[in-house]
Amino acid sequence: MGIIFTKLWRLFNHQEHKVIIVGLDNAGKTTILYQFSMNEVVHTSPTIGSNVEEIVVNNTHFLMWDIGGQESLRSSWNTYYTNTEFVIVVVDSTDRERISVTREELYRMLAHEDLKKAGLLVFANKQDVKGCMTVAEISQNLQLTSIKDHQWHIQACCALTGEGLCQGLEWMMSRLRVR
Ligand code: G3D
Ligand code: MG
Repeated sequence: MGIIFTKLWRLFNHQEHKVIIVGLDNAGKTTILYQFSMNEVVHTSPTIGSNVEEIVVNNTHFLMWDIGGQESLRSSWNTYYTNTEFVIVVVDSTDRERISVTREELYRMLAHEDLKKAGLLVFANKQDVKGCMTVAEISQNLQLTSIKDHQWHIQACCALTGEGLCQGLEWMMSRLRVR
């Protein structure tokens, strides 16, 4: 009962910030979510539906939804958009073939009414793999500099080791501070 009350209190006082983690299947979304929540690598299986975790950083609470990325599930991403403050887009930096699919999904999302005020954090994941796309390449492919109506940031990372993930969280915290 106490826990439920605390959660409701935070939600109504906007002390809990809703984050959705999206991206194509196999990008590393679930690995990132569990790195945030447990600081350990878990063996993931393709997400059907969604996973949700509460992440607390310096007293700031984030409720993070990891949404399945298979093609058949992408059309239901919009059911998660209401009250979302940050969208984390995870890119598999080794997947050159599907970066254009990510770009299409990204712009479809940014155009959605419910995400008008949301900040965008792009994780260029799997940077440990030799020959993968660099942050600059991904940024260019996603045409990030053309985004003028959302705050955005791109961060290189490796979800397996956790490298770069804290910097991404730091950026989200810095956006909350300037509000
Ligand atoms: P998804 O939730 O976006 O679908 P997952 O992706 O988190 O399930 O990860 C998909 C696969 O990518 C997993 O491999 C996972 O271990 C791997 N992966 C995630 N992040 C990284 C990374 O930074 N570097 C490398 N090299 N691999 C990563 P398996 O083999 O379990 O399918
Ligand atoms: Mg998953």
